Amino acid sequence: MDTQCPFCSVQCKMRVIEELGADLRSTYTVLPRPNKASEGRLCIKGMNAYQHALTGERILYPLAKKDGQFVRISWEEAYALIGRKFDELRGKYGSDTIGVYGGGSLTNESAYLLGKFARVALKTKYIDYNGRFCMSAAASAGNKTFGIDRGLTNQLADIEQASCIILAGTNIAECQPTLMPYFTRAKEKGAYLIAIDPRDTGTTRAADLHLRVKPGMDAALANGMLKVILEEGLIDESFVRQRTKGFEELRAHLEAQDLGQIAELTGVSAELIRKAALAYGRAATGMVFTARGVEQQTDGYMAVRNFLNLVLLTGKIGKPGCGYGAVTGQGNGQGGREHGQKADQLPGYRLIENPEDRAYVAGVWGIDPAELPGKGVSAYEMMEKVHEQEIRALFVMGSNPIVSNPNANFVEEGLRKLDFLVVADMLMSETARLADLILPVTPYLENEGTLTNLEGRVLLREASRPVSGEAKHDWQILCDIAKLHGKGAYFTYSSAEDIFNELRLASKGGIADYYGITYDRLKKEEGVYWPCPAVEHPGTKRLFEQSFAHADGKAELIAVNNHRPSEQTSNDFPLYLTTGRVLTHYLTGVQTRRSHSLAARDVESFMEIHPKAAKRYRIEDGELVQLESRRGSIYVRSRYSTDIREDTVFVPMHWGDTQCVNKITNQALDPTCRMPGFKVCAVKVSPLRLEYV
Ligand SMILES: Nc1nc2c(c(=O)[nH]1)N[C@H]1C(S)=C(S)[C@@H](COP(=O)(O)OP(=O)(O)OC[C@H]3O[C@@H](n4cnc5c(=O)[nH]c(N)nc54)[C@H](O)[C@@H]3O)O[C@H]1N2
Ligand SMILES: Nc1nc2c(c(=O)[nH]1)N[C@H]1C(S)=C(S)[C@@H](COP(=O)(O)OP(=O)(O)OC[C@H]3O[C@@H](n4cnc5c(=O)[nH]c(N)nc54)[C@H](O)[C@@H]3O)O[C@H]1N2
Ligand code: SF4
Ligand SMILES: [Mo]
Repeated sequence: MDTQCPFCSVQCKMRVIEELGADLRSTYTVLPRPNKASEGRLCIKGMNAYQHALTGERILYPLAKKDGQFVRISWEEAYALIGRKFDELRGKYGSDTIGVYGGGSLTNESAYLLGKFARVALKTKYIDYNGRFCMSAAASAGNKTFGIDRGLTNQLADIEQASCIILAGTNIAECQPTLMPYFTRAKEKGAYLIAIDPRDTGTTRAADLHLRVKPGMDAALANGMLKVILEEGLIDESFVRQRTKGFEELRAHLEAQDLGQIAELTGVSAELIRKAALAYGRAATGMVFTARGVEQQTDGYMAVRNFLNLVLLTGKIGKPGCGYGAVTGQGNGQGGREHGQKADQLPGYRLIENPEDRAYVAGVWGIDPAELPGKGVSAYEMMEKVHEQEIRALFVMGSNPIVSNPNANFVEEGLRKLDFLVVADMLMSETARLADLILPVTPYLENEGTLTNLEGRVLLREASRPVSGEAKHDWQILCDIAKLHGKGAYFTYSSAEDIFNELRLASKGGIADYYGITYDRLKKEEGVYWPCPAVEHPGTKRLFEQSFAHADGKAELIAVNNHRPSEQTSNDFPLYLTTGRVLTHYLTGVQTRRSHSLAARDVESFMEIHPKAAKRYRIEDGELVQLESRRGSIYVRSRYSTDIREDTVFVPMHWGDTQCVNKITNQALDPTCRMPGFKVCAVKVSPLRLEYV
C-alpha cells in the first residue's frame, strides 16, 4: 500500500506491505519511498504508524452513550440522533448553538468541507480548529508582514544554500527528524547554525551556537540582534528602501534599546547576542526558522514579527539560500489553515468578513452571500462559549481538545455541560470518552486525499487499504449529515477528488490559489507548490523574488517591545514550566500511545529538571512529583538533566488525565492571533512521597 505518514508536516511517503502468514496473522513491513521532501527517509513514528491504524482498539462502529456506557448503534440510528438533537437545540437556541471544531490532520478535502458544512449545512458562525494552537502566531505575522502565509517561503532544497541558519524555538531533530539532513548538508558546506532554545536538544546540539534564552523572551533577544546589526552597518539599505516600509520607526526603536538590559531580560550574554547577530548579519545568504518555542507565547505574533524584521533588514529573502520558515506542525497544518475551518476564513485564505470574498465563495457554493454567517471566535474562546452555554452542541472532527487546550480542567468542565457532544475519531481519545456519540472514521491507510506540507507543496496521499468495519471517511460523514439538514444538494460528492475540484474553484484567485493543481498533476509531479493559478502554471517554489504580496509590493517592518510572558514566577510558583514534544509521540498521544513500538519507548510523561533546581526542592531523580500551577496539578516522574536552564522545567504534551500538562498551563491568549501561551507558566514542584501525602 503506497501512502503518506499521518503525522508531521514533512509528509514522508512510504509503502506498507501487509503479508498474511500461514497462521492467518498479518505481518507488516514499512519502506520509505523516494520523494523530494523526505528524500526517501522515514522517522520512527512513520515506521510504526500502521500499528495505531490497525490496532484492535480502532473504533469501527458508531457508538452512543447510554447510561454512561457506549453501545454500538447503526449509522442510521447515529444520524437520526444527530438530526433530532441538532434540530431541537437549534429550534430552542438558534443556529450558533452548534459549534464545529476541526483539525490539522484532516485532508484538504475534509478541512474544506468542514468549513462549508458549518456555514452552509449548519449555518453556524462557530467553527475553529486545533491549528489555532499551532500556526496562528506565525500565520498572522506572515500575513501582516508579507501579505501571505506559507510555512516556508522557499523549498527545502534551498536550505543547503544558506550560509547562516537561525533555528528559533524549533526542535527539528525530534519534530521533523527527516529534515535534519538538509541542515547537516548545509553545515558540511560551511553554514553556521544558531539555535535559540531554553533547553539542549538534538537540534541545538547540531548548532554552532546555542542561545539558551529565558522562556518567553525571544522578542527581546531579536531586538538585541537587530540593534547589533543596525550599529554594525549590516543593513541591506537598498533592499530596505525598495522593498519594505516602516524602517524609520524601527530604527528609532532599536537605537533606544540597551543591549545590557536585553542580556539581563533574556538570560543570554551581550557577547553571545553580538556573536549571533554578526554571524547572521555578515553572512552572504541566510535563513531563519521559527516554531512553537517562539510562537506559543502571549506575544507570539510580535515575537515572530521581530524575527521577520531580522530577515527583512538584512535583505535575506526571495533569493536562493535566503528566506524564512515557520516550521509547520501537523500533517496538514498548512492546507488545514487555508480553506475555511478557521473562524474568520473562507477557502483560498479568503476572509469571511470581506464582502467580495463572501460573494465569490457564495457563488461557488450556489448560495446567497447573505446566508453566510459572520466570523466566530478562536478555539479556546469557543471553549469559553461552551462554558457559558452559548454553544450547547459541539461537533469535533480530528482533535482531542480536553488534552490539547490550555487550562484543560476548565475545558473538560465545559464539555461536560454540553447537551450534545459528537466526536468523529478512529480511536477513543480522552475527548471521545466524554461524547454522547462517536462516529468512526478512516485512518491514513484507508483515506485518500491531499495534504499540503510545510513547504506549501500539495501532495496526494494514496490510500488503498479497504475501509475497516463500518468506518467512513470524514468527508462522507459531513455529506451524510448535510443531507439530514436538507442541504444534500450542496454536498453531492462521490470522491475526494470531486471535493478537491470544487476546492480548486473556491480557492481560485485567492491568496492560497490551488486552481492549477489537479489530482492528475499530483500523481505525475511529486507535489505542486501553491500559489498555482493555472493548470499550465509550474507552481511557486520560492516566494517574494520580485515583490511581496501586499498591494504596494512592500513588506512591513514593525517596532517590537521587549514583552515578558503574562505569567511570572513568584515565591509560591518559583519555576518556569515550558512544554513541547519528544521524538516518539505525537501531540496528545492518542495515536502514538496505541503503537506498541512507540509506547514502549516512552510509557509515561516526565518532567525534565536541572539537578541543582531539583536539590532545592528535594526532588530525587526518577521519582513521582506533583507539579502545580495556579490552575491545577499533575503527577509526573522527574528526570534529571543538565540540558535545561535551572529556572525552568519541561514536560511533554503527549499524555492525558493526571499527566495532562495542559491542566496547569496558562489560558492567556496573544491579543492579535489568540494563540495561548503554552510555552511559559509558573509552577511549583514537590515530591510525591508517602510521608507527604
Ligand atoms: N515527535 C513529534 N513531532 C512532531 C509533533 C509531535 O507531537 N511529536 N507535533 C507536530 C506539531 S503539530 C508541531 S506544532 C511541531 C512542533 O515543533 P516544535 O515547535 O519544534 O516543537 P516543541 O517541542 O513544541 O517546541 C520546540 C522547542 O521550543 C523550545 N522552547 C520552549 N520555550 C521556548 C521559548 O520561550 N523560546 C524558544 N526560543 N524556545 C522555546 C522547547 O524547549 C523545544 O525544544 O512538531 C510536529 N512534529
Ligand atoms: N501544552 C501544550 N499544549 C499544546 C501544544 C504544546 O506545545 N504544548 N501544542 C499545540 C499544538 S501545536 C497542536 S497542533 C495541538 C494538537 O492538538 P489535538 O488536535 O488535540 O491533538 P491530536 O492528538 O492530533 O488530536 C487529534 C485527534 O484526532 C484523531 N485523528 C487523527 N487523524 C484524524 C482524521 O483524519 N480524522 C479524524 N476525524 N480524526 C483524526 C486522533 O485519533 C486524535 O484523537 O495541541 C496544542 N497543545
Ligand atoms: S512523523 Fe514526520 S518526519 Fe516522521 S515519518 Fe512522519 S512525516 Fe516523516
Ligand atoms: Mo501543532
